Amino acid sequence: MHLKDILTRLGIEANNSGTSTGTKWLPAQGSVVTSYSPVNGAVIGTVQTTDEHAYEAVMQQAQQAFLQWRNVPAPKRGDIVRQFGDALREYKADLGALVSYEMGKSLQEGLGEVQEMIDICDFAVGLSRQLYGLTMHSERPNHRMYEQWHPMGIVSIISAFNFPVAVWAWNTALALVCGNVCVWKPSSKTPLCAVACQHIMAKVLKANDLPEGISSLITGNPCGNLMNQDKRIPLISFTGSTRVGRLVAAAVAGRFGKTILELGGNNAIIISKDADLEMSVIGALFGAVGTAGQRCTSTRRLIIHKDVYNDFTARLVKAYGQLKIGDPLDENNHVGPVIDKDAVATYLSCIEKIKQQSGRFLVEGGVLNGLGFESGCYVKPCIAEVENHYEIVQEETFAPILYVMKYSDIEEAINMQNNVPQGLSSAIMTLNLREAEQFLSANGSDCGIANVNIGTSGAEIGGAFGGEKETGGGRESGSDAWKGYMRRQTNTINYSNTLPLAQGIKFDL
Ligand code: UN1
Repeated sequence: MHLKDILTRLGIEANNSGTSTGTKWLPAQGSVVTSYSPVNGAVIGTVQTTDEHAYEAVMQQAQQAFLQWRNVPAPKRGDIVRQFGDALREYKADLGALVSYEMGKSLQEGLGEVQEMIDICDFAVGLSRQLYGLTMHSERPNHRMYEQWHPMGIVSIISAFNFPVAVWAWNTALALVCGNVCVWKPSSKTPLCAVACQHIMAKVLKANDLPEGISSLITGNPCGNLMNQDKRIPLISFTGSTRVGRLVAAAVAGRFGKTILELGGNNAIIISKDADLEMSVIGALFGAVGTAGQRCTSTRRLIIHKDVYNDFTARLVKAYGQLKIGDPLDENNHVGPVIDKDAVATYLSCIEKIKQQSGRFLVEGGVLNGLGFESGCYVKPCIAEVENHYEIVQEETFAPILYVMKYSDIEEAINMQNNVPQGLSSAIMTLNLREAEQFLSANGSDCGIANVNIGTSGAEIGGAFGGEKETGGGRESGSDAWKGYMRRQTNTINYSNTLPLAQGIKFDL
């Protein structure tokens, strides 16, 4: 793998602008962010962040572009997204490798992330002919009533480091076919993935001679605050921590803007005594250590039936013993680094808290040193036996730390699963139909995602993605999540010669 060639093909230079209105890159005076690879600690490149002046230029351009883009028929907008999906197919190998190198997830997962982008483009293309509204029967004679879905305007997308490209694509592909223009602020930890995506998007915009401002890029955290206050932005789709999400939600609600919030998860798998234990080990293992435990949907808790607890944890400990940690671009390794040294510090402080709160480690954690681990970002996935109510267990820690706990009956297991502030993803491993259905019923999991005999991570784009409680309530991606990117308008048309009022009201002069 020649990283230099990959970067060149993706348009990444040593110093990059982090501000673009589409095909044009704007000079900006913001601070400079350096992107280090957690894989080997090397500098990949720098990005000049967006200052207030450049921010203003981007927003004005976006506003203007919206006036044109909203009049392009939706299926034609879909065709642009189709072309973007084709361009992603062309760059899949390169972009997947960059994701792996800049973020640290395994190459397979980097490629998988680009595949999600391609899939959502396909989904959005079909959707562009299906932005259906309902028609209703009016209570008045010779009246017709129906609803339409209209574009909203500027949709701003704030994404996190853990899915540095896919989350943007989920939002952008839908928002674009819905007739919106998009402004993306990626995580400052993975700015080069965003620069690469913008170059790919630019090719499509250019080939179709589209105006600047349809899909823009801004970088740097100060832009977040500017957007929260910016009345020109009717919708902010935010993926990140519950702490920051709460600030975004309050600020945007204060100006009656809308948000789609995709915040923390504290995802559990219930391992029933009727589970296929072999399959459950694989599900739990991938869920807990995939992406080094840095997915919103990562498995953080295993709630295990007491009768299979010893057997299951023994199998799991054995499986952890076989994990290969190292360079994520080497396909023999299972687990790559965490994103940076701050993440390592969070991991270590979490381990300390687990011990203080009487947790007991079945697999010890620790930071890896020496050859191949020079970046200082490689940590050992670990397993701790805990109780669900521990303060640390109630929090989302973005690291490969897995909690195990015991239960006696299914009601207790469901209570434990639900008894955390977050509500993103959940799963039960069981061959028992009754408990599977109970888990999925109104009395069951309170999460936005509930699976049977599948782990908590790896959601497909066809379903609506998101969760309840402190996860923020937003839905992205499939099903009818597109409705979150449009405004609904109810239309009533009177084609009679009189003006009958609704609710039988008489108003005679
Ligand atoms: C996230 O972690 O922000 O379910 C999204 C999954 C992915 C998406 C995760 N499809 O693991």
